[in-house]
Amino acid sequence: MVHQNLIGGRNVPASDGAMLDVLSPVDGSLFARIASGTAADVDAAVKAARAAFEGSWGRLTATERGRLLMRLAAAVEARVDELGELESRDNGKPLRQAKADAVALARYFEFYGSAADKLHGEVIPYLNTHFIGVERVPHGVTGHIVPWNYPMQIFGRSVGAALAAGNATVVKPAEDASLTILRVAALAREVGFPDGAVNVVTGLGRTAGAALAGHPGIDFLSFTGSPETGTAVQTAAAQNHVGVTLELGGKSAQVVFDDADLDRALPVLVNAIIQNGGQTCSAGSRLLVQRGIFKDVAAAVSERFRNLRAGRPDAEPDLGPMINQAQQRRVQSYLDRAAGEGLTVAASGSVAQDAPKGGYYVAPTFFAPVAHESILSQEEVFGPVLVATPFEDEAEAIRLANGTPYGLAAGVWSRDGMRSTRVGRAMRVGQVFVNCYGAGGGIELPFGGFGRSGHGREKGFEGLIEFTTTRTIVIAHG
Ligand code: TXE
Repeated sequence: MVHQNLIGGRNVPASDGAMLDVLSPVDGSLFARIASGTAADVDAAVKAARAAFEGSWGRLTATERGRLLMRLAAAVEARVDELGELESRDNGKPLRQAKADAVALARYFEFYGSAADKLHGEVIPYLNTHFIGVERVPHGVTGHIVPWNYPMQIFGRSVGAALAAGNATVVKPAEDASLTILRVAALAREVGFPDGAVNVVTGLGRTAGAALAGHPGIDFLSFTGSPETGTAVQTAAAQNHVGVTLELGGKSAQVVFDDADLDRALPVLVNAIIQNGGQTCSAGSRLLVQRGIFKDVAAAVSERFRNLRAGRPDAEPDLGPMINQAQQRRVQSYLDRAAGEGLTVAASGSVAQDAPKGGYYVAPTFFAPVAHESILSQEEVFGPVLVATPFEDEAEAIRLANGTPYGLAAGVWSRDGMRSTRVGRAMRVGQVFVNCYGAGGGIELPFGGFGRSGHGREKGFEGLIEFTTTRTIVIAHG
């Protein structure tokens, strides 16, 4: 199957006709081709978005934009199976997770659709002789550079919010996971979005992505991906003096105190790193456990890890393959470096025997105990690798939890409400979960990081505000 760019409502090939092969991570087979977008394609997409913003899309009321998003939500909801199957093949995630992503996508459109006409400005009572209003206005044309780990959810949270706020959008999906985004953009046309409101240019980061980040016609950028590419995107955006939201992953801690309800915690602690094969920005990749229960918790987590299987997505394994060979090698290189550091493997899962040989499977691995300074405690592996480190007391727990350059999410497990609240509020992260982790997708909950995890917020009402700016109007009336 061959997929083209979507520019100004038309499916068009790359300006130079170049294509990229799409390999399925399930078995490494070639199963589709996408346009390898060029700077000229990005330029055409930005122009199409500008024309929509200044034309039919820009003329719609907030209520009308919201209705279109609600229709898109319904269209996605009616195609959860189709989208889930496509994502599972393209991305390798277990079918159930892929379908859950499609459900979340529909929820993002529903949330932002219903919020579109509820974002109001303010009136400032400054002078009795003047009326002063502050209106919330869209930036204009927004660029969205999307990674491969949750293509639908990240498209939903950023493009959904941008459209609700009235922006016209240009999207650059990850080269390894473009297909569901192309499908959803086509659905947007079908439900009545004007041509040019949603444009998609597929292709490589260093060409299409870089062209979008540096395009002078872009008024605001949203990027989710690695810190290194985030720096490149922000540097490019700075040349045009435009704002950027960056979500750059994390090294999130799960802090387990000796009074925690372990029956409740254990399945969540394991799932927090295994979901999506550990390729989740907010993966709970560090387990900090109070010393008195460290051995017991490590033993219980080990037992669960030994039973974990990586396998083909349609068999509903615990985890599917990594997204591509580079990611599989990256995870393997971390395991090799850990072995070089002499870290102790507490337990490993396995790759299912019927997992296709050409797929990018990795066995989950649990290391315990691991020093806080170790490479596996400090760097984002983005794979099914969990480390556990003991701590003595509350102060040390806080120091270790906040002791990486990242700051995206944290979990705190304790039956002592005052302690868990105190520790939760000391976390330098964008989201803290107490006696739980990940609140049902978190569509309504502001999400983003501190430090190396990035800046700006997506999701929830905060995410909608990010895609607007203000215009203050001062009217003298005597
Ligand atoms: O990321 P990139 P990669 C982390 C994770 C992973 C690592 C590398 O640790 O192992 O990053 O993954 C586009 N200008 N995360 O290499 O390069 C690219 O095409 C503009 C965490 O895939 O950041 C894709 O669309 N765009 C993360 C997107 O950027 C460029 C999710 C992300 O790719 C570009 C993914 C450039 N110069 C990876 N170069 C999270 N926060 O969840 C690439 N891109």
